[in-house]
Amino acid sequence: MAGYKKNMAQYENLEGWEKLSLGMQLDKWAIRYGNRIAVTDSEEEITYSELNQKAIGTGQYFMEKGIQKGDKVLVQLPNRISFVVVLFALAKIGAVPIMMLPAHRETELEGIIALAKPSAYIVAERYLGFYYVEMAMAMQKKFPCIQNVFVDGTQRGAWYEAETERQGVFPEVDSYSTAVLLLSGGTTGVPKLIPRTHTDYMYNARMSAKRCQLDESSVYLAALPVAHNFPLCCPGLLGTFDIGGKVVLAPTTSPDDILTAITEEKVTITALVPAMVTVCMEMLEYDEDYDISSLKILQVGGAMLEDSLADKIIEEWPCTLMQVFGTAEGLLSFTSPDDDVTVIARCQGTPVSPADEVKIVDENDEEVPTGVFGELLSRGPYTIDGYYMAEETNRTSFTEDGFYRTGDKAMWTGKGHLRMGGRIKEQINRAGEKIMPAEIEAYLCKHSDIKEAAVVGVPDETLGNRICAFILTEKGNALDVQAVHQFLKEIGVASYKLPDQVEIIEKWPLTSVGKVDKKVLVQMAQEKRGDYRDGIQ
Ligand code: OOB
Repeated sequence: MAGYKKNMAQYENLEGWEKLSLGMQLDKWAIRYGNRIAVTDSEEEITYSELNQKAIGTGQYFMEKGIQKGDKVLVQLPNRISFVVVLFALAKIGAVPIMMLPAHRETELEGIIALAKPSAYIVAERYLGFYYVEMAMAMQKKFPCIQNVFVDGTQRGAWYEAETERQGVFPEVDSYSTAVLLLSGGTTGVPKLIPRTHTDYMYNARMSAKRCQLDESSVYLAALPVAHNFPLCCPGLLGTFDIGGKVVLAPTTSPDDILTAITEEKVTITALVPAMVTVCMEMLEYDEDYDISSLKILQVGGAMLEDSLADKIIEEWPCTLMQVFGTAEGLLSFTSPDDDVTVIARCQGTPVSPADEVKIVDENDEEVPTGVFGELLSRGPYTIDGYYMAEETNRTSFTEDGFYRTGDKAMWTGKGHLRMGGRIKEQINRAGEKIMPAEIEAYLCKHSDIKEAAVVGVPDETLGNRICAFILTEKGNALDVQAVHQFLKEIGVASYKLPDQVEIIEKWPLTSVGKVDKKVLVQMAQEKRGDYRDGIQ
């Protein structure tokens, strides 16, 4: 039994809680903000009315091709306007996008398809030198549930025409039904999908926008891949649309694309992970042509922000730092622009909704006093009460009374703010992307020369954690980073999961109970450290 079920009715009096589907929200915005620019990418810019027309036309086209209300649809598109159109087109139908990242490959796709049985796959023709069509066709061949593959590229043909021509008649969509399935970082094999409803997701965006003090003049830059919860909804695209601001989509996460977009579009707010801040700062030192003076707020989150980097941002960036602790499962905690700078520098603020319930507990689930670290648990209006079709996982990831176990160490500061202290559960946070060691270990063991593998996250100045794989080879064969990368790419693993460091080991260091001692492995990895700063993949 999937224990606790959240009662949505208890939240109906909350300010910002609206029983409206995302498709209908866009209808409303199109009327309210009509000719204002809604979103721009490196190729075009469109108004709120145009966005709604495109979403209606595309939605109608998808329906004619067989996508129905309740269907799951794989969406694997980079930061470009078609992503936004597809998101709302599916919302209008009541079909549910599964938010794949452009970096995902066959291995990740197969796990998700087997779980969610999508009826269609919407994919970019090409992005960053990778052609997706062949991969999509292979998935369709392997999984007959995929009836249609829609390719966003030069050959869009009928889809493109439908965008501007078709009118749509859409089914009624329950705002408490699932609007999107987000991917949970850190799976151990069986992927975890996070079902967010239309109402809770919009509430999430609104509460975030309120904390960020967004208004119609706000220009939000989506620098991270928009399939991530952070740029999509915290406040991200949805929060900016709701207030009538403008969204700018950066084509890649490169510091040049980010800084150029800020300069040219006079961006007022953006969201970065700490690793991206570091590379942007380096870029700013070398190149004086960028102008980031338009920025009012820099949201930084997704991974531990070191105190020293927080201080540096506060000192060097011409805007307010907003520390963001967030999860795709729900809970968001931000500092406020009105907080004292000493607070902003040292904590991750307070939950964004007055209805958020947050507890910090010890190993017996007893709450710990202020100033003591424990595990962060949360329940509330926009935090899920279970993963999609995952009874087993739900039993361990949630308490009996419905609190989500984040697996993060946190404490309350004397002033009532949250301060994060790293992970309790084993998970690598590499430049904001979450990776479970067990997943990589399983992939490595598929290699014929690898007998056993142990993967650890090693503290890294730029990435937060870098991935180090320790390998026990079959006949003492030597395998280097390149060979391991090549193998993992061949079996279709996303590039951000590739180990940054590979060490051959002959004998495992063991704990007193005979398990591989990963703490010792981390130390060994640090001692053997070379220069792994060849960029964020
Ligand atoms: C965001 O969401 P996810 O689902 O990719 O990852 C959530 C995990 C947290 O459980 C925590 O381990 C880590 O990311 N995290 C942080 C953090 N913010 C997130 N760890 C330390 N300090 C922080 N400030 O990462 C996410 C979702 C929405 C907004 C922002 C980030």
